[in-house]
Amino acid sequence: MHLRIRLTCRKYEIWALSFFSLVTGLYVLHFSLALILVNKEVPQTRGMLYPRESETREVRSLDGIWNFVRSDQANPTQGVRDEWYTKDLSQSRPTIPMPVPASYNDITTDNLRDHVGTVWYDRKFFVPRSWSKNQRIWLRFGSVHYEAFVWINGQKVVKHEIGHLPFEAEVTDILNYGAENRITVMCDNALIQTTVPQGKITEVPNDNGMTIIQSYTFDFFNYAGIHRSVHLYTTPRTFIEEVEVTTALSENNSVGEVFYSVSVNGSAANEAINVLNIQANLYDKEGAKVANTTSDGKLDGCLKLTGVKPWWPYLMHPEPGYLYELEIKLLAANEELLDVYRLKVGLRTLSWNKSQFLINGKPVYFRGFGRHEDSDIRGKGLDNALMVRDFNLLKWIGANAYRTSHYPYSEESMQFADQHGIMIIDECPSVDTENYSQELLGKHKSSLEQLIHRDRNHPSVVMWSIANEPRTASMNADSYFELVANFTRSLDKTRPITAAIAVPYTQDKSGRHLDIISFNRYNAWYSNTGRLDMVTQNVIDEATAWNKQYNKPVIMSEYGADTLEGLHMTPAYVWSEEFQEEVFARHFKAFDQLRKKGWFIGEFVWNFADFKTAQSYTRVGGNKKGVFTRSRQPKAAAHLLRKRYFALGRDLDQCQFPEDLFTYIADLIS
Ligand code: GCB
Repeated sequence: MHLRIRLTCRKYEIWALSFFSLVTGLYVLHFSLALILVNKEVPQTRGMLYPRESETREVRSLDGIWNFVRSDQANPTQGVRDEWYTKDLSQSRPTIPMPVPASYNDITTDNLRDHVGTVWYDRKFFVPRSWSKNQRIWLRFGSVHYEAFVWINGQKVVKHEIGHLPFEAEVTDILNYGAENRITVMCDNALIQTTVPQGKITEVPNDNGMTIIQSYTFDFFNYAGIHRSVHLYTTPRTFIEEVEVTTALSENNSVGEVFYSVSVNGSAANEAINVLNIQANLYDKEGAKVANTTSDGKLDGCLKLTGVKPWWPYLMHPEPGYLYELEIKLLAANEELLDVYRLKVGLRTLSWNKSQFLINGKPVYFRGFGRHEDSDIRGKGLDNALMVRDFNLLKWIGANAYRTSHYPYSEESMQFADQHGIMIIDECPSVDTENYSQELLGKHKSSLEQLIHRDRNHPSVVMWSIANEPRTASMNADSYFELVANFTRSLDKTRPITAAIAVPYTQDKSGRHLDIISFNRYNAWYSNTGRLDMVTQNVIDEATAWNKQYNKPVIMSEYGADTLEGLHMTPAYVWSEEFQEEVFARHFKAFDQLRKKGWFIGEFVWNFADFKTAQSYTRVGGNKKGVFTRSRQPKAAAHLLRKRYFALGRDLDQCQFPEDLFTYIADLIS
């Protein structure tokens, strides 16, 4: 039987199994020829400044409990056809309460967890009468995973694809002022071969007939929903749309320059852009003004200051994460204040060569983690308590960096990393990239464009990761990653590019397009399981081979072992706490030998905390490679890692040991 489910969105074109042989045939044909990729333009993000209040702007949160409906899995476009967005959802279907922000998957007690396809949210909100006066109103989502369609008062306002990234729309002319309004969101979690990340949807028989199955090759659970905050905010009619900041240091890091470039939008901007002025003021942490400038009809300029406090990573300096505040004032020709936007700025330089990565001229050795945005009940929903706890643990353990594996993390966490001096390798959502196609390339590039647009001003972001474990042994990977890397460089030349590679160095076709080589490898776990005697030399050999092949700095971006907290076994045995400690120690030994070679620049444990995965017989309740449990308590290996990270901090950056790093045992041990 040909069962074809066709939705308004192309991605639901699912064809029956009888079609399979034809598809397979095309697939083989396709991959027997090299893919010819065309470098097409990707849409450019505009605006999207993080919503902040000022004397010219108001921000209102729409977070809270929304109404929620899941579509029938076999009929995912019914809501669109029946126009559920034209009235309260409760008039179309019984609704249940759903928190925003949160993933919806683990909130209920039924099988919503494994739902594939569309779900609907709505809520009412009031817009004050005062907001109708001569200004603009914007609706902004921090992220909806994976695809969102949004209506206000029944009118379509925005559609956005790719999770973990913000999007917004102006809603000035759609709102009812001094009255109630309704917002409706349809969210679709389906991943297919041209989404970022990729997945597959198949239709298979079950006890009730046929059902749809979502599969993906990565292991983290495909949580979905309105994951980050929803805001309404106001701007003046002529307003600061974008601010881009870069910094420079000279004279032994004592003289600093902050280069800013502003985009202005609005009627005055279009008619008489040359008579608008930007007044830029820079304030230190105490609020003292340390530099200012007024542009003469220009929208960019430079603030120069002496006696700079540079932005330093945690444990590399006694005062890490130093931030200034940049105040941007948009003035009309007659000096009238049109708009004000403030953002934090860290002054630092980045540089890299064939063996080093330097910050403010000092070589960096990364000691950190791969992480996930993941917790019990909330899934990938923004949770400030969790975020603050995680940063406390990162600092407790002496880490100076993490990779946003495997997608962009919340804007709030990026701001927190700036403040605490935690360096970020900022990763786009491309995981296990394969079956390269023109459409995939476009979306992959778009995910990087949106990410860089969002995060370019964060001093904590020190590197872009353009993929995790792409299938780079394939012939097509070469041209594909050349295009992706060049595109990334065209957007930001101030940061190096990496990708976490898992294919053997003998097969890889992406490394030559990167600035820094990162590799993931699970010695004694996925290879040579249980063989602790087969870790150290293998790590040394592989890292050395990567360096030899590409003559670039090398990072081990993942290593680790699943560990069930409380399981103790000696001699060490897989899944036990002892085994995780031993695996780490064997890696440490390799890293210390590699560090002496001069081009090995970092170690990242997989993973910071245990996290949820799709159901599998290799995972007991999820991926347990965390150094912390899912509820953020340390496993034994956390104490070991803490000693190493602080030892590295003291050796390389002269940091102090915390008082409780070593427990008293006996006078005999020093
Ligand atoms: C990897 C992936 C990561 C997985 C990890 C594992 O190589 O990059 O996403 O979670 O292995 O534990 O299997």
